[in-house]
Amino acid sequence: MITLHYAPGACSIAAHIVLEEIGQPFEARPISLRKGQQRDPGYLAINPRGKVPALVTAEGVLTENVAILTYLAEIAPEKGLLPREGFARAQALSWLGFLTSEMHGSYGPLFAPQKFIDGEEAQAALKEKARARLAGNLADVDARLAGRDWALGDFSVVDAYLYPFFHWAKAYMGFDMTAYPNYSAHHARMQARPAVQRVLEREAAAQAQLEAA
Ligand SMILES: N[C@@H](CCC(=O)N[C@@H](CS)C(=O)NCC(=O)O)C(=O)O
Repeated sequence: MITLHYAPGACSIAAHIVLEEIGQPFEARPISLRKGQQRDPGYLAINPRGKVPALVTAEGVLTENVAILTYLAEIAPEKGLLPREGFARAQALSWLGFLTSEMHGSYGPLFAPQKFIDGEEAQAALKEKARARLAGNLADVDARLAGRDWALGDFSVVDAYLYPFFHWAKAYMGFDMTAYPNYSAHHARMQARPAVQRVLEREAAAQAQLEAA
């Protein structure tokens, strides 16, 4: 059986959502990033990079959201979660590449400026720049979602990957998301999906357990 190693609320929620969407049995194993469990020897034995998500499959361990999301779409072709060939496939990869590099990358200096530069003043200046970069990326997504329910037309792994970045901007960075009406409507559509609701419930329960431990 597939095992997803994840952290509640982290980017790993995209893979978690897709696992629920494809409906195959899996085990979800949470760790607390706040408590640094990604650096525990047991976890590093699974992913030496000390990051979530990590997907343990019968064929080996997969890391990196783009690879994991692609793999999950491939093992459930009947769900049509990723175009199989040609320009449509390339467009999907374009979205995934943008999300993993530009969009996810926008958050690094906001969550952990100390990893980029020393000194309070320099970190504050870096965060200001990073907020502007994030705002640009949110606007980019918003424009690309105009007139469509889902990023590629039909629901796909791209939509699952769009999910955490909206949540982080709103919940952790205090962005006014009404400035991004198409992305907001997309997020509301995501929240309405039963698979997403199951994941949110599971992650909330895991978060409470991890904090209490
Ligand atoms: N490029 C990786 C990034 C994964 C990543 O940065 N995950 C974060 C959570 S969203 C993490 O595990 N951070 C823990 C740390 O850096 O200590 C991917 O897309 O899978």
